[in-house]
Formats: sequence, C-alpha cells, structure tokens
Amino acid sequence: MNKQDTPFINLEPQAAKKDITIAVAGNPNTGKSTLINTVSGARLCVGNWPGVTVEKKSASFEFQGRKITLIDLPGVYSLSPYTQEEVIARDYLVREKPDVIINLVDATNLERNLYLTIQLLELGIPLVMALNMHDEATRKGFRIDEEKMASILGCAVVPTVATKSEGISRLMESAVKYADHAESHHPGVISYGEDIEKAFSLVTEHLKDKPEIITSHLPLRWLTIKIIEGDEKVLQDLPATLDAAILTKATRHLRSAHDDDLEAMIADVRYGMAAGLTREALQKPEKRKRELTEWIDAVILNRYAGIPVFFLAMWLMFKLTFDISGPFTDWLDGVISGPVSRWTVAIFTEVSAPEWFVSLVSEGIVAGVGAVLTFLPPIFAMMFFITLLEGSGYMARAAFVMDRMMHTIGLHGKSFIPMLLGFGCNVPAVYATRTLENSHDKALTALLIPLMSCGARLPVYVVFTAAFFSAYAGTVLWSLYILGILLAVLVGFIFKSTLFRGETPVFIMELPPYRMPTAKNMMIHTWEKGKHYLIKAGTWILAISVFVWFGLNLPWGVESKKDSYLGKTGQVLAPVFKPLGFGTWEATSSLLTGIVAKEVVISTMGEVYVSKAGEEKKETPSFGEDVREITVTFAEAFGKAAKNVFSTFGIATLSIEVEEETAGLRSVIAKAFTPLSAYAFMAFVLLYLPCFIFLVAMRHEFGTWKWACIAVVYQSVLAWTAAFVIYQGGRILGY
Ligand SMILES: Nc1nc2c(ncn2[C@@H]2O[C@H](COP(=O)(O)OP(=O)(O)OP(=O)(O)O)[C@@H](O)[C@H]2O)c(=O)[nH]1
Ligand SMILES: [Mg+2]
Repeated sequence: MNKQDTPFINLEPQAAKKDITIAVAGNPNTGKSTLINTVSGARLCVGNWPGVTVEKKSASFEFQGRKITLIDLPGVYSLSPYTQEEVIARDYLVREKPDVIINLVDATNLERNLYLTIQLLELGIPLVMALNMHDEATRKGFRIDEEKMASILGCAVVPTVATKSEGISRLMESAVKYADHAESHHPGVISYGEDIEKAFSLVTEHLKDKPEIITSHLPLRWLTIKIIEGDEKVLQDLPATLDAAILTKATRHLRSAHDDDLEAMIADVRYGMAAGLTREALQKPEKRKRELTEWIDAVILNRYAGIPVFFLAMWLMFKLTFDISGPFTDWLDGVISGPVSRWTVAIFTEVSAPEWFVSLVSEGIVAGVGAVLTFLPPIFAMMFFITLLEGSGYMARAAFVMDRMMHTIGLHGKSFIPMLLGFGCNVPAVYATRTLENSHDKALTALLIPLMSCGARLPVYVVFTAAFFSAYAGTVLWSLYILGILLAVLVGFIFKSTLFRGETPVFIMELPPYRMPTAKNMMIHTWEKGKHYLIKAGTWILAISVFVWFGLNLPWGVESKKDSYLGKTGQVLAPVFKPLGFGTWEATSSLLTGIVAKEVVISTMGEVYVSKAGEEKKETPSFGEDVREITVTFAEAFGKAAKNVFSTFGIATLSIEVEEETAGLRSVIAKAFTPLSAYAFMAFVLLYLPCFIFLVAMRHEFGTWKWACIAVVYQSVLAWTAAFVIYQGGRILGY
C-alpha cells in the first residue's frame, strides 16, 4: 500500500512528454468546479447547492511544462445507473479511462463521501484524494489522520481548500506522479466478505478470458461487482457474454441470504467500510457548539416562517435591484436617446449617407438596440443577487421551504431549483432539470420554467413600472414574479391531474452550510450570466431592430408608421388584445416581434414610438457640453443609487424626474397606457410564449418538439386569460 506521497521531483524524460487527462469526481457540492477554476483559470459554474454541474465539462492548463486536461464531472453519490449525472460520470470514467482521478471529498462529511471513494477505487484507475473544505473541517474542530487514510485506501490524500488555492500544487504534483507511474498505484482492495467474494471469483473466472471483455478494457473487478449487483445498464451491454447459469449459480446462496436484494447487500458492505474508515481516521471534538448555519436555519427553515421569509427575500432582491440600478438606467437612457442618437445622426449626415440610412441607424438600430442596452444595469444587478443566493446556500433552502407548496402540484422541492434558476435565464434552467430522476418530473418542471420571469422580461417591467408605479417599483416588480410562481402552482396542479398523473417521489435534498461567496466568484458569475444579454443585444436584437425598421418604413415612402406593413399587421391583430386593455397597433406589433426574445418588445417600442419621442427634442448642445453632461450625470447616478439603498428602505424613489425627461421611451408609454392596462401588459409579457431559444433548448433536452409545442399553446391561453382577468377585474373594481 502506498504511503503518503512525497513531493514529486524526478519526471522521467519520456514520460514528461505525455499530456495528462484527470477526471475530477466526487459528491455534489464538494468544490470540484471550484478546484478546476482555481487551477486552470476556467469559469465553470459554481454554486452552493448540490447539482450545479450536470454535464461533463473540461478545462486545460499547463503544469510543469505538461498539458493537463481536467474533466469536471457532475457530482454523484454513487456509480449506480439511476440518474443522468451518475450515468454521465461513470460512462466517462469507465469508457474514456482518464489517466488519474482526483476524488474531491468534503472533509466535513467524510463518511458519506467515502462511499463513493470506495467505488472509484474499484475502477482500477490511479486515484488521488483531495480532502477539500479543510478550512471548514478545521473550524469545526475535526482532526483527520490523512496518513492513515492514505495507507488504508492505498492512494495519496491531500488536504485542500479549493477557494483559497491551498494544497492545490501538492495535489497536482501527486496526480502527475500517479499518471506517470500508474504502476506505483496500489489501491486498497476492499473485501466484501467471504461469501460475496466467492461469488465474485466465479463470475470473474468466467469473464476474464472472454475476448469481448478483454477488448472492452472494462475493469474486471468493477464489472464483476456490477454484474452481481444486477446493474441494469451493465447487464444490458453484456447479454451475449454472460452465461446466465453461471450467474445464477454464483448468486443462489447470496440471494436466499439477502432476500434477493444483492444491490442492497453490496451497498451495506460499502457503508460499513466507509463508517469503519471514518472511525479510524476522523476525530471529532467532544462537545459541539451550535453553528451559525443552524441558528440561521432555525428561522429560515421554520415551518411557519419559512415561506414568508422566502417571499421577503425575493422582495428585498427586487427592491435592491431597482434601487441600485434605477439611476444608472436613467443615465443610460438619457445618454442613448440624447447624445448618442444625436451624434449618430450628425456623423452619418456629415458623410452624406442617404436619408433613409440615417433613419435606419438612428431610429432603427440606436433606438432598438439602445432600448435594450439601457436595461443592462437592472439585469446585472439582478444577476448579482441571484449569484449571491446561489453562492450563499439560500437557493437550496428555498427549494426546501417550497417543498410543501410544490407537493400540491405533485412535484418536490428539488424541482424548485431549476425554476429559481429560471429567474436568471430560462434556457440553462431547462438543462438543470437533468438533476431530476423521474422523466415526468423533468417534463412538468420544464413546462413550468417559462412562468419564472427571466432577465429578458425585466426591461419591459422597468419601463412600465417606472412610468406608472415609480413609488412602488420594487413591490410591483415583485408582484409580477410572485404572479409567475403562483400561476406555476396552478398550472402544475392542472397538468398533474391531467397529463402527468402519478405518485410524487420522496424528496431528499442535502442542505449545504451557508458560505460567503468569494468576491471573484461573484464577479465572474454575475458577468457570465449577464453577458448573454449583451451578446443578444449585439446579434438578435440588432437584426430584429433592422427588420422592424423596414417593417415600419415599407411600403417605401409610407407617411405614417400606422400604415406600414408592421403597423397594418398590428392593426389586424390588435382586436385580440382589446379586451386586455392594450389593443393598439403599437403594443400588438411589439408583442409580435417579442416572440423571438422578450427584450425585443422594448426595442420595438423604442422604434415604434421613437419619432413621437424625438419630436419633443429642444436645442442641440455641443459635443463638449454633451460629454460633460454625461460624466456629471454618471457621477450623480452613483450618489442616487447609494441614497436609494440607504435612505429609502421601504419606498423606492425611482426617478420622478422621468416625467421631465424629454426623449425617454417611458414618457411616451406613460401617455399610451393606463396603470391598469400597463399591469395587464406586463403580466401578458411575463406569460406569453417562451422565447425561441427556450423552445430549441426544450427540443434539445427532451429529444422531441412535443413539450415545446405544449408550452406554446398553454402559455398563449394562460397569458390572454390572465391579462383579461387583470384588466377586466381591475375595471370592475374601479381602477
Ligand atoms: N469553505 C470552503 N468552501 C469551498 C471550498 N471549495 C468549494 N467551496 C464552496 O463550495 C460550494 C460548491 O462548490 P462547487 O465548485 O460548485 O461544487 P461542485 O462539486 O462542482 O458541485 P456540483 O457541480 O453540484 O457537483 C461553493 O459555494 C464554493 O465556493 C473550500 O475548500 N472551502
Ligand atoms: Mg460543479
């Protein structure tokens, strides 16, 4: 058995040339992605809840002059074939044969993690264990005897703190050493006891000379154990090779002793082994203090307080989003619709561009793309808060407290995580449904995700709430998100009693301790989430703005936008929206183009209403005056944001000056809608059709258009009905 490794120095010249592939495997939420980001500078998704990584990802970097590729595997508790993550992780390990496995183990949760380690060792691939979260273990007063673990398991054991790069170089050195000298790796063989081992040797003897087995390069002991366990996937792949009579003979005795459940029998041995090892190597302090996490959870997970706290947390998030970003949105709005617009016209007129082209650029592109860019501040602010919720560990709690509510719709709390992620963007949320075991749950959850209001809808809300509800902006915004959640419950209930009848599986979700996300992590992940909107603005929205401009200006020379192609289409469809309070051609054509991506609703409005806004312009300032104004107002925006957060914990003062501003879209909208029709319109935008990219993601994840089509149909009906109820109900109540 291997002793604790010494720092590696002598690389043999011929071995030194080889590129190395290292699989990083471990339980969920042990810091695998964090470790890879730390060593390679990659930007893999990290979050403080189990199930962040659902797909195999890789990152490469240079180490000691070698190219090292790290494979980030989804977190798993076992190598059984029940969840998609387990299948992805084990297929990779068994078939691709990485040179080394780095097994990330959460040092604060040794026993449970070792259950997987034992299985990884059976693969016969050199394994280095990283005892991660060592900082937390030390804080709890845990003492782990690494040398003892190393000698029992027959692998290197290195304590690490992935977030702070501690122990990382030693870990990599050990991994490289194992890759170069695989023969020096002697994993400890776990004995399953005399009876079981006897059955193993019968099967092994039978398999070992089979040519298919030899060419498949599957680890023989692992294969044997899987066959005895009755692993469906392994048995499926080996039908011709395995002689059923041998298997029956090997397991007859075991079956009668263990009520036919050989999988449980093997699992018991592994649990016993993990428990024994932990007893040997881990020393816990006698008396344990109640930890901060437990104090906080006493409130947050409380039976009665849990749900109100969740809604309060959401409210706070939207309010802060608004408070902080409002002044910057105003500033950007002023800059784009004022100076940038003027400069563009001036530049293109100067180079004698044709008049129509100047109009295309200023009224089409600048107005359209600009309208969306204006909303980058709230989008980034919101992504920042979502990242904070994910990184701190609250996300997993939210799933936990919503578990009961989710049960009414036949789902369990775990489904709530993809739904919460949907607040950022619905597209990755669809992929996050992969953590759900049951295919019905997956489909139902994915169908409900579009009701979670993504960042793309934020621009619409920001414009309308600022125009009509500036005193309660945060609360109105919050109400829309809650509306989405409540409707998800209702729709889920209807679906569950029609399309998806069946039992609700039991919910087991691990709650990670609260953690303070690192500043670097916060920045990277806020940026990673927000940048898609920036990219979309430069691609899709740019293209659609051009399309809309032509739609509004064709047939050529059309006098009023109302008579343009887009205007006419809007007019034809407008009666559909009349009972909802916004049956104008302007609103209708904006909704029509918004099918591609919801931000486009606002960019189209930017174009549809732009000339009306433009008419209000007064004298033209000089370039220098413009620049000075931009700088001064930017500095003022900082002051306002700070003031909003600190002084108005209750009422957001989203710039009352909006009314005084000249060119902004908001002032035009304030005249075109009433508060009631504005709210109905926002609800409609929240609910109507998922965006185009979402539908493609649905097709990709489920392999059929069926669910995407169902989403389109039910959402159209739902959006119309909800907006109708809001508008007509509001009128009856006298609004
Ligand atoms: N205190 C402490 N926190 C850590 C350490 N390593 C990772 N974390 C935190 O643990 C959480 C989980 O990290 P991830 O890297 O997402 O974990 P993962 O293993 O990739 O998780 P899955 O993708 O869900 O399997 C994050 O909040 C990290 O900041 C560590 O060594 N110490
Ligand atoms: Mg991960």
